[in-house]
Amino acid sequence: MVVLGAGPAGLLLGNLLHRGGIDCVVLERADRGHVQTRARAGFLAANTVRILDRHGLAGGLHRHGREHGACEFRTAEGRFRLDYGGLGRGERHTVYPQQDLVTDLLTHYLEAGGRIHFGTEALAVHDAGTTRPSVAVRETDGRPGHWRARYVAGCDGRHGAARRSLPPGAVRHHRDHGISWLGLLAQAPPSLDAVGYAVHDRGFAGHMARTPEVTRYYLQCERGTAAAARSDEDLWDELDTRMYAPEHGPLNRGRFLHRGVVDFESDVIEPLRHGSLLLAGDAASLISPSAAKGANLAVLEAELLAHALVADLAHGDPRALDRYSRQALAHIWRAQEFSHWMIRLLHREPSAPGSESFFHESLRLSRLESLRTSRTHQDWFAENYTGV
Ligand code: RFL
Repeated sequence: MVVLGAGPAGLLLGNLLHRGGIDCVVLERADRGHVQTRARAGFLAANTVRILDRHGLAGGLHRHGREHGACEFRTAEGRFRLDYGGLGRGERHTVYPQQDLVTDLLTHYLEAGGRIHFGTEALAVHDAGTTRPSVAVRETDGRPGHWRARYVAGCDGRHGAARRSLPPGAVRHHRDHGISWLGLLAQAPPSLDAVGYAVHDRGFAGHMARTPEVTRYYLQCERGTAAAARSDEDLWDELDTRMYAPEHGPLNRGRFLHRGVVDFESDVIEPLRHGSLLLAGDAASLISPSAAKGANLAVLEAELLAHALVADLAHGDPRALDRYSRQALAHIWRAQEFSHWMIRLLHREPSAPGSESFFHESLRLSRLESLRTSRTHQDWFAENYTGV
């Protein structure tokens, strides 16, 4: 079994396959240091914690993660807070940086004797329609190589080799939302004890705690904005304005450790199985970060896929593998729907002309007002916000 990519999807899959007695190797393009320091997600759903608990992989997040169950919406009219941990199914997030989760998964995998090759880039998957697919790779020293296995799991993200190797029958449902965020990682303590979502005439701004010393901020920006274009001070002023600091208090400032622009695109590959090639995580579906679903879906799919592969390879039962694509896609579309709803809640309709723009904006403010006042709407929000 060959697994492409050592992100949350590939490493959870590697752990579970190895435990299931399946001979497997993980091939990762980057070096170990890069994999363990790439800051991305931070909000883990309750189901993600349950999955990691089930397999004894949640020690780090229980020791260092923090439970989180509130968000605050700010608009020109004022602010309101939703204690979503007490709404819906009563589930909360655990805030735990993705790079720490990846480090934990990697440590468990290596300690159990799992095999991984860093600095090995998959170039293409061949013969996926047969029972002996192969992966062409570029080794650390630049030399070509190849691996052959019964199955190849494509967990190598949106730009990986698995996606490039899909047969013509694969469909990619794609949507460009026309929205971009400048993601900022600040060396500064959180400024509020809730996720902050600010809806402002100048565009969206967001606040999400990561650790007691590090906070993530987002600023909606024009497509094509260069991440380095503005000074730290200028960005803090912009964040203060959009988060209504004069009314609700200033933000805790600090140096920006990382900046990156995310263009809001979503896509779903159907189906997720192409003979001996199976997709999971961002390779299967890309989801814009507005609802913090990507890493959670990656974990959920990796567990489903691991069970199915172990059933097939260790017990000769192919039924779960036959169901994998349908089952995973049901979760993916649910997350996409909610994520899309969040996008429309948090942003102006980007290309709507004059009168239509007023129409969309009025719908958006009404949606926010309903969320502020309707317990039913709040329960629905909480269930979807924390669920995958
Ligand atoms: P990853 O994490 O991208 O890992 C893929 C791995 O594959 C390697 N790779 C290759 N290896 C070999 N050969 C090749 N040809 C290869 N091409 C790539 C890469 O080096 C990498 O190590 O995918 P995976 O495992 O599917 O996990 C997906 C998540 O990383 C992603 O969905 C989340 O980070 C999305 N996301 C969030 N998700 C959440 O659930 N909660 C959040 O709070 C959250 N916040 C975010 C996010 C994503 C963000 N960005 C950067 C898009 C915040 C941001 C800013």
